[in-house]
Amino acid sequence: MSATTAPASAHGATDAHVLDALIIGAGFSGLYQLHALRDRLGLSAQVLEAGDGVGGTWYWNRYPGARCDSESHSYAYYFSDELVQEWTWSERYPGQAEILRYLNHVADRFDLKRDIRFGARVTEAHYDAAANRWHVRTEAGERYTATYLITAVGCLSAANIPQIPGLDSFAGQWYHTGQWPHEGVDFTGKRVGMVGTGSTGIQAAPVIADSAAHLTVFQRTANYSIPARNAPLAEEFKHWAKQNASEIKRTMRSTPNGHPFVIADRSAHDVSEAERRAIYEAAWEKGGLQFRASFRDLLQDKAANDTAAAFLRSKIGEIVKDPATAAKLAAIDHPFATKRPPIDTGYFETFNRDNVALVDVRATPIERVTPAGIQTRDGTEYPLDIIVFATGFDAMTGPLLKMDIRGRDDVSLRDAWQAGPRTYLGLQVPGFPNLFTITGPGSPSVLCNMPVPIEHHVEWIADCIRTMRENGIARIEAKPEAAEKWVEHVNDAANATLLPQAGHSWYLGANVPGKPRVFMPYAGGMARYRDICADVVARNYEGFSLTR
Ligand code: N01
Repeated sequence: MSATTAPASAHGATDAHVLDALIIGAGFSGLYQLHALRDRLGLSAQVLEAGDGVGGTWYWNRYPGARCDSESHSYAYYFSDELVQEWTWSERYPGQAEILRYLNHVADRFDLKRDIRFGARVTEAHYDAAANRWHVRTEAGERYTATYLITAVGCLSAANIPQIPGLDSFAGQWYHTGQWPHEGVDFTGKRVGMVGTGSTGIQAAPVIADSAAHLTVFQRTANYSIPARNAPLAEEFKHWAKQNASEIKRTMRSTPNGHPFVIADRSAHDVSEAERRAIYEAAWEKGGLQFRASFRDLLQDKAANDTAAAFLRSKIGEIVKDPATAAKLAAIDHPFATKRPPIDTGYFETFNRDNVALVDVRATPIERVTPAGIQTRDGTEYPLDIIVFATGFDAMTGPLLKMDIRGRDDVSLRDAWQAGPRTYLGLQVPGFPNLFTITGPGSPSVLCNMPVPIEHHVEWIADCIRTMRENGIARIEAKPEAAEKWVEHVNDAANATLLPQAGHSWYLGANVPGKPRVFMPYAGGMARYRDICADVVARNYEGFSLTR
């Protein structure tokens, strides 16, 4: 359904496009939300998307080696059986280009693109209490007005580019992995410096090293990594995944992280040291995030975690030939999986190449970028032609706070969240009626295989809007006391795990200077969270104010 155009309003929204629902972002979340609201509820709905195509994170993150860490048969929508049956993934983990093809297929199959405005970056969204409408403006000055505003902006879409003195003076090229040029970057014959060793840097380094003349990896925090063991999918597996789609969906929806495997129901202390080693060896050989599911207490019990950490450190020592380099790579200062565990294809092996060097910038921090390269505090200058910043994102709150969102009484979201994000269920913010935040802070989101929490939120929001319309409810708004209690519960859930022990993790906002340190995702598990949300609905939207 397309928008109609309204005359000037009291808010000054001249020639605004008038809609029931406006969705910001055309990634996994926005596409499904459009389908759910437009095609199932019959609402007039529109997506505004900053990029020139669908895909969200997969539209922007085109860096070398970009590939999903969730297994392909689980990194997909499960809301349509037909869709599941007609799409076939080619590899164990889907690469960026294949995911982008998939999302384009979904957009075309459900005829979504006609209601997506591409190249439309939202700069402001203001709530008009008198009209009970959201007034939204894009960078190009286009105006929209809608009853419901849904942010589908992703958790990891605001690039974190470090403010290193001298960057402007650099004579070569520099790139952030999350804003990668669509035409690609040719590293042939170049001296490349890569800053950052999170999931992204760990994926990119081996691929860059393959074509660059030389790669210097600047590591601030050493990281665990498990081999992905990516490979083309066997025909039998493809067949199995389709035949067992319902079972796979059930498993993903019943596990804490939304992955298609269950966590072993045993403690790391239940087995002998030799058995434990054999279990870890088997998980290492199998590869992937399933390693974390070897024992049920790896994220709760430090002594249990230490056994996994020691195993993974010993693997670095076995792979990396130069003992000094191996020692730097294995000097990991946080428990295993308290930062999002990367999985890799030949990451540690890359340091055995003659054209790769590792610089420990915890010991000698980067001091400045010079015209010729990167200079560290000890005065060493590393000559470079290209710098790659694999430095992550202003996660979860960043994408929302980049927009000027104002709720009731003109209060900005930035002010409301000065001390950190305060949401109810990660779905709504007190003072911001009819604003829904898909996978917002306070929801399980980034601790999960993302399509699972996304489908849940999209469906919860669509059901909520349907209920509102059927019952003549004009406004839904989280109650402040419900949000207070929820924030406390989110903290308690994190504190029941080892997750807060990685003091520099982006889960805590610690990677962005000046950002309040609050554990943002809900660590109580997706299955539990789903039950909580269902309960809230069963109690007539307990914790929300509903106004006729
Ligand atoms: O970002 P990160 P990412 N000087 O924040 C370092 C998802 N993801 O893009 O740890 C020097 O994890 C920083 O050091 P430190 C996944 O959820 C998924 O890698 O802050 N170094 C760290 O080493 C992931 O967790 C997939 O000390 C600086 C690195 O940069 C999330 O995205 C693939 C620095 C940033 O690591 C983010 O991953 C990729 C500075 N000034 C990502 N600033 C798939 O599923 C930062 N660093 C495929």
